[in-house]
Amino acid sequence: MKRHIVITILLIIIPVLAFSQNPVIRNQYSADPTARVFNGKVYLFPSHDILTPQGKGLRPDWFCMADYHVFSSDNLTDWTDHGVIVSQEKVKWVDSTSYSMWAPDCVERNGKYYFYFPANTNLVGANGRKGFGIGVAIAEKPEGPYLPQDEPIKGVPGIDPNVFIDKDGQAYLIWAMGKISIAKLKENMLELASEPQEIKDLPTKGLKEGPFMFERNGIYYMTYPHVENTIERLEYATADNPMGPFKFAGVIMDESPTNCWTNHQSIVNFKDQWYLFYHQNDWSPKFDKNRSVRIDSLNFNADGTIRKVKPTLRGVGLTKASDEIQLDRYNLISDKGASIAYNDTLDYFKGWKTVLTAKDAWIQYNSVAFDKESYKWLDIKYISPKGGVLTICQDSKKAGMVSTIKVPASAEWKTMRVKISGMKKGIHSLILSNAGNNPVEIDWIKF
Ligand code: FUB
Repeated sequence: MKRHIVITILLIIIPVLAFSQNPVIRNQYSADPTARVFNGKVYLFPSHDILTPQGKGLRPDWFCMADYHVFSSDNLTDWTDHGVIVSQEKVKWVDSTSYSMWAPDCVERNGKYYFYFPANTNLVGANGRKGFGIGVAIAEKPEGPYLPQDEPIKGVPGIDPNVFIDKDGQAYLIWAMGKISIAKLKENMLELASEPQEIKDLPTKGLKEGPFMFERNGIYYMTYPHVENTIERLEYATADNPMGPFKFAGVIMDESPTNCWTNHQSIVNFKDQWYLFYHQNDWSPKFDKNRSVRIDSLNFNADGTIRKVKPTLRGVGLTKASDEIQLDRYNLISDKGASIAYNDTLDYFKGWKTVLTAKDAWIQYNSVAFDKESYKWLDIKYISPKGGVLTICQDSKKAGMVSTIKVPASAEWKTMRVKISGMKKGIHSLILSNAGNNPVEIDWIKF
């Protein structure tokens, strides 16, 4: 009985969110993702967007954040939410009416974890105004508990802190406030060790913010969102040392196809693959201040330049054949008769569905892990008012390897089990096609 209670409490406190598709965090809004690899796992430190509570926050219809969660994963597919690590009520120097806990970062130094976060201060600065400050909270483990310092870092009025520790052990604090600034940090990670200096060699027109620096093969990459046209895109500049001079090197990701005004990035190497963490507004198509974190693979050219990343719905990581496979997070889709739509436009967190209206319309979902020799059954959740016929196969429509699925008429969501064949062990893509003339909508399938 006691064991049962403990397990139940653990499940309530630490939900495991098994999703590899974009967006990766599916139980709340999340933005400004800083990903770090600690002890063989990826830890994700995002901002936590919420809807502005009535009469609260800096202003209505603006960014609104009261706290931070940390998430972790050892495969980029299964994410664990470790809950709140820092909240505005628990930090002495933060104005707890401002809901301004913007983009954070976290680094490890000598076995301790330093979480850097910006917020509006409750202290009046030299200019007589309360502005943004950057504070630090310290923990023994990446999951916390984190103990916030009583005061923000002196001499750093700004947002979007990023801490870069160079190979020689020198740590740098980089932040934004119209321009991007950098200063050395003392060994204690809590105080500046040099005068802040502006990183001058970046584009001069249009907002720049969200700096994230990393080093690869002796090249220092300064990445940042920048408004070159009307909304932010992700760009980078390179140098041979953290203080520059930097040289503009290109665009990492173009402006949001869904018109999300902000974007914000971090770039990490995990198990020999580089990944771009960024955000869009998937759970909130009509209000782009409620954002959601995404991940896509990032690759370099031989000369060290970054190949432009195209945002995908499929994201990264493997999906187990026995999990609910959300085909609407597709890799490829036919030009005609196939589309995706929200399941419920009054509650976007209910996700998406695949809509196959015409004969021969199809959708392809890659990287499904089939861990058994043969699969005989498929569960499918669908709607098809007139009933329909689908086919499913792995990789390509080879003769004899395609299963036909007859779906009886149902105007409501219905889950049914059908016999299938032709599924091989290993990692495969799936292609689901409409083989009949009637529309079929699919929420998910699983083997
Ligand atoms: O999340 C609030 C602000 O939006 C961040 O600090 C910026 O980087 C932008 O993403």
